[in-house]
Amino acid sequence: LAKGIAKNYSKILLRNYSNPRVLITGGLGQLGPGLANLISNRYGKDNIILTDIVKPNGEFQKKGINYLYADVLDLKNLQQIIVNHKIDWIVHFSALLSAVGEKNVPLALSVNVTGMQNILELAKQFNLKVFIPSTIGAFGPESPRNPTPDLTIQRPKTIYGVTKVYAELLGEYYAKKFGVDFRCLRFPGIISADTQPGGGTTDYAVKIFHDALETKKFECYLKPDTRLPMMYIDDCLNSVIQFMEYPSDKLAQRTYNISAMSFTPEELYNEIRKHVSDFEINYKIDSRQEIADSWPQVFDDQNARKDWKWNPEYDLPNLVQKMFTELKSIKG
Ligand code: AKB
Repeated sequence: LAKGIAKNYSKILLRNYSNPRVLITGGLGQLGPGLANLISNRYGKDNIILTDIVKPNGEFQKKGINYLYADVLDLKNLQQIIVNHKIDWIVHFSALLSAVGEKNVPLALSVNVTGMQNILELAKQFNLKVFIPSTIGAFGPESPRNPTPDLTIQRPKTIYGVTKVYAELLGEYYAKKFGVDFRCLRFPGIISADTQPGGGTTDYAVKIFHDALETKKFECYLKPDTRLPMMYIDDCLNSVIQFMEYPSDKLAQRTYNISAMSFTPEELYNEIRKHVSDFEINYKIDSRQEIADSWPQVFDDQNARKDWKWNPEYDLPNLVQKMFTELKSIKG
């Protein structure tokens, strides 16, 4: 009997430490499907539960990833899912991004604040490891912009940024006060081929690729010299896994900047022109310019590189090459 118990116990330990069961919120956004794929390949298909409040499309359904409806504002439902599916980690992607948040502040407050508070409470209650992304948008015009270190003045001017600073601080508080294994990476603009960003200031850097292939014309809402930190999605998703797997006691801090490259619309356009020589760009500036002007231009991620060996693979030429390869295979 003792042998049996020991065997089962070691199985539980094994599951918790080498094959965590992971729940992703906001899972049908830009990052969720890719992370679910990665987790499914790494820890097994049964160990990933993707959740969101929208109906998945047929393309997604074909992948066979476990999907559930879950509203981050519905604590009881989340509790049920965590218990019934024996969840070990939560990756909390639900959030309204910078541009869309300005259009609906009450909704941004309830999703980004109440939803995030629910997730931290659940992490405390069920002893879960929890990942909540933050952003370059957690900084403001008073922050040093080139480079922006981990620890500096943060006075963001968007509701998105304000709620993300609160998420960083509340997560760190839960870590210190209650021992919650909270982890947070501040992401730059993420560029992906098979998923779309949902209402950010950096979205131009995704749409430009689609327009380069489809119409060969692109109207950019940011000025040509607006420099922002950016990253290819594979680097972003790998960063989440690498950071989440890193031993807790070896992390000197809970919130880290991560970056891969910084470029302006003009620099991106020039790189794209190497692939689409007759591509044209024109500029029609909108309210997102003011947001971009308050954000970091170059992100200092030396602590992530030093503490948990963060090392992105893609620079601007590799990113552009990869985006065209991916988009051509998707669009056929
Ligand atoms: C946005 O533009 O709002 C996001 C971000 C940088 O967090 N992509």
